[in-house]
Order: sequence, then C-alpha cells, then structure tokens
Amino acid sequence: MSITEELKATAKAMVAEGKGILAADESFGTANKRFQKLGIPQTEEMRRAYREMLFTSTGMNKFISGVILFDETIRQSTKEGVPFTKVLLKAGIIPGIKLDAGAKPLAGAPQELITEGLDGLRERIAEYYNMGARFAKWRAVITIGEKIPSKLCLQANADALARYAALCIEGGLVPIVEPEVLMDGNQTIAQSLEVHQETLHTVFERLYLYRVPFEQMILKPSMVISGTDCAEQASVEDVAQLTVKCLLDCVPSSVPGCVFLSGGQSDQLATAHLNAMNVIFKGKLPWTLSFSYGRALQQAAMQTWLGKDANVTAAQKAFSMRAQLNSAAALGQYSSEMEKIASNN
Ligand code: 5MM
Repeated sequence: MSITEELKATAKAMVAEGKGILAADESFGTANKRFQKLGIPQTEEMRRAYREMLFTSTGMNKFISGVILFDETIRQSTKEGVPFTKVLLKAGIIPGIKLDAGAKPLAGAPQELITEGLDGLRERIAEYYNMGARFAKWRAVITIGEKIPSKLCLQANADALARYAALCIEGGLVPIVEPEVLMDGNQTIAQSLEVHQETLHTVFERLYLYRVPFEQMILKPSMVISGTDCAEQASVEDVAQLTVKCLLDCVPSSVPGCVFLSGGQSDQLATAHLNAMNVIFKGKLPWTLSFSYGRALQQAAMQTWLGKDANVTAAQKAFSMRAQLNSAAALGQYSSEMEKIASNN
C-alpha cells in the first residue's frame, strides 16, 4: 500500500462507524494536576498504572478506534512488560501521539497563546512512526475575551497547525488538527459561533496553502457552546444546530471526520450534544461526527480508580460505560435513560 493509501485508510478507520478516539495524552502537568485533586501520588509509575488500567479494559475496541498517547506513555509497558503500543495494536486500536509541546504566551498578544513544538518535528515523527504510531495530534488554544481572539493569534496558530499537518503527511501520520476555542468566559453562543467560524476558516485556508490533503486528516473541533459564565446557557438542540452549521460553513466535505473534544463539559452533556447532532443531521452530513474526549471519557474512571489496584475492575467498568454511551451518541442512538441502565449493570 502506498503512503497515501495508508493515510486515507487510517483516517477512515479512526472514524469507523460508532467509534471514537480516547485522548489519553495528558502531559506531566495536566496528569499530575488531575491526580493531585484525587490524592493519587504523582509519579511515573502511577501514570503508567493508570494508563494500563484504561488500555486493558475489556471490549474497549468495540467503541474506541484509536488512542492519543503522550511521549512518556508511548514508551511505557504493562506490568508484565508488554509495550502499550502492542497492547493497543493487538486489540485493533490505532496508537496515536501528541506532537505539540504545549501552548505558551504569544509575544505581542497579551492573554493569548501559541502552541509550540515545530523544532525537530520531522525527526520526532519518524521516531514515533517506527514505534507504531499512525496518527498524531496538535492542539491550538483560542481564547475568547475583550477584543480577542486577535488576527495575530488566529493566524499564528493556524500556521503552526498547517506546518505540523504537512509534516505528518510527509512522515506517514494522519494529523488530527485541533483548534480548541475555550469555553471559559461569558460569551453567548452567538459569539462563540462567530469565533469558531473565523478560527476554522483561518485554519482551513492555511491547511490548503500548506497542501495538506483533506482526506488524509481529521478535525478535532470544540463545540459551539455558551461560555461557562454566560447567564443564558444554550439548549442541547441549539448547541447541536449551531455546531453543525459552523462545520458545514467551514469544513471541506473531503475531510473524513470531525471528532469533538469535550473541553470541560460534564460527561453527560458531552454525550448528549454529540448524540443530538447525529440525530438531527442523520444522513445529511459529508463527514462523520464522533468523539475524541479526554475528561468526558476518563473522569469517572479516574475517580473510581484512585490509584488502588483493588479498584481497577470497577474503574475499567466506568471507562467502558462512557465509551459505550459515546459510541451510541456517535450513531445517534443515545438516550439519558441509558445512563441509568448502564450504571445499574
Ligand atoms: C482539550 O483537551 C483535549 C481533549 O480533552 P477534553 O475532552 O478533556 O477537553 C486533550 O486531548 C488535551 O489536549 C490533552 O488532555 C492534553 O492536554 P495538555 O494540556 O496536557 O497538553
């Protein structure tokens, strides 16, 4: 198979019917912050044990097509010494890798961020490909506030996303392009829509300029949603309508799929929003709509696990339940009733 055919096949497999992607690529700071909140020791061994708990959950491959790993994680193994990449591949799950080096303050643009990590990227891609990764992720962070996002922030981040994506294609990794518009703030859903549209137009213009073949990439967008501090919170139906309107306005039809981030939404709301989009627009969209959640897939499992071996089975059950419910949402077959049934099983 040529590299082009392999990239197309991988991108398709990542958004296979009823499947989504697990974002387990928390960097040291994020992973440690989440552990600290729950009183879990912040050590390399605990991060390894936690990821082993997730990756060895029975039946995960029915709902999850791929897992985004962090540099530390892609080099780790199970307690018995089986590399995590092998565990995933054996289960038919595609290993992916976070390639960005995090968002840092953008010089000249107070309160805004630019994602770093382009230096040496070609060599890092080759190394991860040889380790078994077949897709990658790069997250840009767009903040809404007074007079922001600036054009500078949107263009600088779109440029970095496009340069990253072009290097991934060259190196045989399907790029997940993740421009996250943060939910923080008091913006209305209409303001969120405007920022999402400008962000996605800028990103796709740059992807085109950098000759990224749209059918070999996946978009990981945020949902168009009211700001966390906005007095009026939009309904599930409005979020679904405006998010899909925005994607239809901005995302080329040759992109195989859009996999949402959860961005701090509650587990149930992230599932309900995805489901509503797939119910309302069933059979009418050019791309698949699925999930690439971090917190909305892992929260319940981490709270159950708490770093204790005795809790592994219960934590795996909590993780599988969220994976299953989000898989149902990706098919437009989820209902809130299923939450009760699943938690009683
Ligand atoms: C936005 O965060 C991504 C999706 O996770 P949520 O569904 O929880 O919003 C996620 O992949 C994120 O990029 C990783 O957790 C890594 O974050 P850091 O900040 O550690 O790079």
